[in-house]
Amino acid sequence: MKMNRETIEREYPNYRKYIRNVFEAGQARIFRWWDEIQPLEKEHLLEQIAPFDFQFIRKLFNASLRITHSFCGNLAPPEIIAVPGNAAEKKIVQKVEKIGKDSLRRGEVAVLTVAGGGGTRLGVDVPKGTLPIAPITRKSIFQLHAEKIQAVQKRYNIKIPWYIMTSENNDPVTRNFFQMHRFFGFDSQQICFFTQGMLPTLDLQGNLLMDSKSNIIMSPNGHGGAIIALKEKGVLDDMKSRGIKSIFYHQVDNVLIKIADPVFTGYHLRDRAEMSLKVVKKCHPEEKVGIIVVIDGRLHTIEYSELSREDMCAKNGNGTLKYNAGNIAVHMISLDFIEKVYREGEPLPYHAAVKKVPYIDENGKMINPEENNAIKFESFIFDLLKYVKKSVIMEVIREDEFSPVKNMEGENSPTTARQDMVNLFGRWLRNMGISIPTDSHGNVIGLIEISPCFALDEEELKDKIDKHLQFNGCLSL
Ligand code: UD2
Repeated sequence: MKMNRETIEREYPNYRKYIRNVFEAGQARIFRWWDEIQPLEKEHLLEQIAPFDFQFIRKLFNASLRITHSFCGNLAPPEIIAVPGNAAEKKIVQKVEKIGKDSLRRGEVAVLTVAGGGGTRLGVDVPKGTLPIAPITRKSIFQLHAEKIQAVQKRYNIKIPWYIMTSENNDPVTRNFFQMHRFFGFDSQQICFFTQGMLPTLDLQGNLLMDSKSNIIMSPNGHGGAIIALKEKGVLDDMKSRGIKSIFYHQVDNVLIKIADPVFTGYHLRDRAEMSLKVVKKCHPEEKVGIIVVIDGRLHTIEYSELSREDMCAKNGNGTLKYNAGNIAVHMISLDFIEKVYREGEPLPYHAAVKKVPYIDENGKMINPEENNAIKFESFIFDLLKYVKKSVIMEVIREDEFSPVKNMEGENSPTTARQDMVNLFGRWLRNMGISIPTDSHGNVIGLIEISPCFALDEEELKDKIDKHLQFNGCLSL
């Protein structure tokens, strides 16, 4: 192994401090191919290590060894605004919706789409948002979001600033995608891309993992990284300069997202909430969504992987799940609240995830591990909840608002996302008296796609559709 510190320092005196840090942190293995790699590769490696805080990385690693799948305190279900059932509840919704609409009309709401994740479970090397997903036209997820935002803009006669968080791994390809599609009709000033932070990926002994002789494997620092990036990248200032008061936050992978939903916005504003959440009833106890709970009087999200079997399956007297508020990661977040967190809060904690990550071994051979071999560190946006004094938790109907693309096949895949879209459009049409056939699982037989530009919701569709329409198995509007 050739990794003489003096030699490397002599070659790159400007990086002396960083090279020393590497050796002192016991990470000198990263230089083992120093004599084989080219000057540009050497510079790349040194550039990579320059910002590393090895003490912090060691702290994260040590903490990951202590991770226990538990939390302290007494668990209780949170208070939730249920889906309106009767006329009185629907009336309240109308009032609340007006508050949301007024705020939208005043241009106070921005959209923040987090799209920096690696999409590892999907197993494809493209940003999730670029996946062709629409049932007939195969428009991408990004295009569907773009069209929804445009439809909201048209409805309220405003321009909504759209902030998209990427990571260094997928930023260039995401931006190219938007450029290639001429920003889906937005003027380019209106869409603001910003990158989140990155952290090195470690092996199970705490060593930096590499995927070539000159590259340390880096991973995005979790969607909680948005909070740091909003400040560091000047995004919050940009929002303030545009008169934004609250952020509609959502994950890129949910194809049924109701972007800038005025009802949700209205509840958030009516109750002067700091951060609000939409939840759905879990479809089965093991479903991979975090749940919202109250622990000793404070709201928390417990990740699916951190919930004990007993709590996961706990039932109410009537047989329903006790902890049933599935977090679909749709939030309203007030700008004032984010600033309060900067002033008074601690940085969000990091969670360690043990994963399978391809790497090169000591012989420089690429290994595709069959067992977990790597630790990644991520902070989660919902850890902000511990700073929240006032929050609204609004239950929504899963079939109307939540269908994420997580896997290539099976549950939460492009196939289920397309079917869920078709089923939603089918329900809208059926409610208008149009006959839409379904199979024994309730899935529409045939294909339907309704562009958000044609109709953003059922109400709008009602105004535009020919009531005598005969569905012949394929309908694209
Ligand atoms: C997330 C939630 C889970 C549930 C579910 C709903 C976590 C840890 N869990 O599970 O409780 O709400 O979503 O769909 O979030 N992302 C970034 N940067 C990152 C990491 C992720 O932008 O560093 C984005 C990613 O692009 C995606 C979203 O965050 O839009 C969710 O990431 P995920 O698919 O890894 O989260 P998942 O499915 O484990």
